[in-house]
Amino acid sequence: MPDYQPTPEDRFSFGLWTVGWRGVNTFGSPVREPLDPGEAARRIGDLGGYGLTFHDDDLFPPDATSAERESVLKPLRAALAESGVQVPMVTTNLFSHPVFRDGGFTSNSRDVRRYALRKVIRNIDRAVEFGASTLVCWGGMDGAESEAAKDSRVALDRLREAFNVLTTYVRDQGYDLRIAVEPKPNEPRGDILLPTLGHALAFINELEHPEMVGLNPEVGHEQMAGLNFAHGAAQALWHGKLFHIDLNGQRGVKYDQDLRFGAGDLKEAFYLVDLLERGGYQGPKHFDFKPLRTEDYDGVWAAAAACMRNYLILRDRAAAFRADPAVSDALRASRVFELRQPTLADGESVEDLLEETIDLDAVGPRGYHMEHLDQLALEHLMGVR
Ligand SMILES: [Mn+2]
Repeated sequence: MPDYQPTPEDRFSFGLWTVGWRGVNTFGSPVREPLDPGEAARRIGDLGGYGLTFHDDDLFPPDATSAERESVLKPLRAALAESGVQVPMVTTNLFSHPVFRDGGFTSNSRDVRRYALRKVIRNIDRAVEFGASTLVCWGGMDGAESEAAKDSRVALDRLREAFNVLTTYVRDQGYDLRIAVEPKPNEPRGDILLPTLGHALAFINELEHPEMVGLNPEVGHEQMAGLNFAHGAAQALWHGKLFHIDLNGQRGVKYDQDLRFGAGDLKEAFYLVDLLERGGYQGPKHFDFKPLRTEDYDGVWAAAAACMRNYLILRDRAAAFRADPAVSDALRASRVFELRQPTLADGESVEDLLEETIDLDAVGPRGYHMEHLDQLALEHLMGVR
């Protein structure tokens, strides 16, 4: 039996706001003391993790003086150096402060939009200083509860303007940094702009430098919209836009649960890991989860370790599924490999296609044996094969 012990080569990373989540929710006050960022880096390193990520405001308040900022950054740099933990991604908080109540890049207030851009640009400098290669943009407040209160088409103009300003800045500075948009359908706003991965992909095509902007899709966010995350991640990969990924768990269409990875739709998690391992995803496996409010810090670190362990178990189960000769037979029986064949042969014309006939009475009754194939996957997932 493998020990499923993560190593930095597995490239698992955690947001400081995840393990450091104090358990505040709509109805409840904090249940845990603040987590020191350096302590977070050391604990992640001890567990075999690779990276720590953060929002600017996870480290210090937006109005901190440079001396106050340095008093946090200095010990953090030391803890990172000591633990070997990297900062592969940085993100900007454009949602907590009251000024962002109507959004950041798309607030109806122009002064707020200009402040939001300044805040992100300063955070880009910080991201580069920490060696991050990805800047995530989650515009959770960029939305509305009333169609009258926000002109969505104009809001998209402002959102495009913001991304164009940011990519121009990154290019002008000569930074090696990519921007990843994180879609979410709702919460905290009633409806958020770029609600799903598909909306975000289409939006990116309208930017000045679309090659610099990709996605940071989150398992739970797509599932909140009732969508299949493995399908969405596959399309993001197909477009070359899976720059980063937020792994967590969600059970159905409801509030954003942010369960530890594996604790949501386990079957979709299995197929997702199978996809990421076979599909050429190169980025960090980033956990964006919220350890249950019932937990003390022992429970928090147990949940963090479980996120990585569940990924490694699923990776092992998916590899066993792919290596099983019965699965190869079942894939063939389901004609899965036939889909790789282009529908028209090389050099074949539409005329050739039109001349061909099909025996509908013969092909119509064809069975695809996909129940058997999927059952094999379930049995590998359940550990009985
Ligand atoms: Mn979430």
